Amino acid sequence: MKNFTNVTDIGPLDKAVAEALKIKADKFAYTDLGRNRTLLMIFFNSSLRTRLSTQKAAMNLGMNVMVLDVNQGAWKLETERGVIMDGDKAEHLLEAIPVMGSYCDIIGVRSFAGLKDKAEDYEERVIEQFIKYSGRPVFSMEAATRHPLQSFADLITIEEFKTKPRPKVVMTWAPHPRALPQAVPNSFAEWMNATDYEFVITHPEGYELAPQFVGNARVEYDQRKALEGADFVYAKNWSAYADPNYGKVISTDRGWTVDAEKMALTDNAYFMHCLPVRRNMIVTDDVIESPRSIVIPEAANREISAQTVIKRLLESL
Ligand code: AN0
Ligand code: CP
Repeated sequence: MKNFTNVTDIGPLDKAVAEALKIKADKFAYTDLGRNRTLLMIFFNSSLRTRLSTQKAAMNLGMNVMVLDVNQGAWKLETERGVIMDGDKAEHLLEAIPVMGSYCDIIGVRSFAGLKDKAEDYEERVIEQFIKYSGRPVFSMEAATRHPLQSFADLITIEEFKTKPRPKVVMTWAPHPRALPQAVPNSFAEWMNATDYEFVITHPEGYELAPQFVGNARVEYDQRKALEGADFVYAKNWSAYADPNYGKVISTDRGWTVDAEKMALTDNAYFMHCLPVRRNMIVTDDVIESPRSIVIPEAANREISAQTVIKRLLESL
């Protein structure tokens, strides 16, 4: 694997999950693979899980790890070519990227959508520039339109907890006070569509995701109807994708919050969320604290998805 930005990069999912579960059973089986190799993790945005789980995964493989928070201590970076740099940005990404590449063997990048210019976000300009100019394998730690390490961890988690071969998985929009990217729901949909699960997406009108991510999923505007018989409920907020509201919050309707009464419509479903989650906006305290909530094992699997991906990148160096 040369780079990891979407579901197709990982190849057949059954093989990837089997490899991940093998790694989970013996995390230190490949401590020589990363010896004298350096991972550089670049963060343009905040993180708790991605930062810790990815660093841990690389350490399990024997790697050295460097972490740079671009917005804390590095020079402010210009990302557009052709700009006269007489403002507050002291360095251009076009120099910064190859310099960063010269200090490491593999690069992980977190760079969220700006949510202002849809074309710019959906072209994945930042991570694509890392791929083009760093000279190193690059993996996404959440880019503008996808969060594949999260989706891979979500898939591993569903495979561990499912009790039927084709579970019904329902991804539901839920309210949040601030505008969030579509990366997590896009990516989850992309990975679920690559399985043979029954996959349903539910959201208020106006929150339609990009058609290339919705794929063959059933879209159901009635949340209660969508939840009927679900085996897994995957809650997430996202901002609007459709024009003219791209990147905007168009509803904070708490009628969409996942509560015990909604969970009662399901087939005793497990509750999932990528975290961080706003309690009593996305999900009520009792649901996230219930025995059917698997948000903690889901987050723990981030170490496993990251280790599987970094292992594959190391193997093709
Ligand atoms: C981010 C998002 O929704 O994309 C990161 C989630 C992993 N969430 C927030 O910014 C709250
Ligand atoms: N789920 C996830 O990626 O969390 P962080 O934003 O804390 O890394």
